[in-house]
Amino acid sequence: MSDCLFCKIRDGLIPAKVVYKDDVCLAFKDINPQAPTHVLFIPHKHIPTVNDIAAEDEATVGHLFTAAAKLVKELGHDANGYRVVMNTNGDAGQTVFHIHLHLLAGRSLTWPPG
Ligand code: IU
Repeated sequence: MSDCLFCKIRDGLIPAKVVYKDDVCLAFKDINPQAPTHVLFIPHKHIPTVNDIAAEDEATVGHLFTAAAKLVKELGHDANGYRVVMNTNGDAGQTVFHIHLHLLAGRSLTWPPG
């Protein structure tokens, strides 16, 4: 997956502001933050879109959420609220085809998103 930007970040070939890492996932600050806290959680495993999540990936994908919730608590956003979202394909504006859970926090978030 040499053409995948997030695989390159995972492998340390492209720098990123890493805020969390474990055996399953990596989290780094979004380069174009849309909220005071905007972090992307990616699995080490290359999975292009939500459409490609296999049954064997369920624990991996679930882990992205528990890792995000852990960071949220550490940053003190758990009480005020936050958003986690995964964009999928064109209509949702997915631009990087290695699944990533956006964590947005630190401001009041409008709904529905655009
Ligand atoms: P999307 O859901 O695929 O649209 O989100 C991709 C995100 O990756 C987007 O918020 C970008 O700002 C972010 N990003 C990044 O953090 N670092 C990069 O080098 C690139 C994109 I290219």
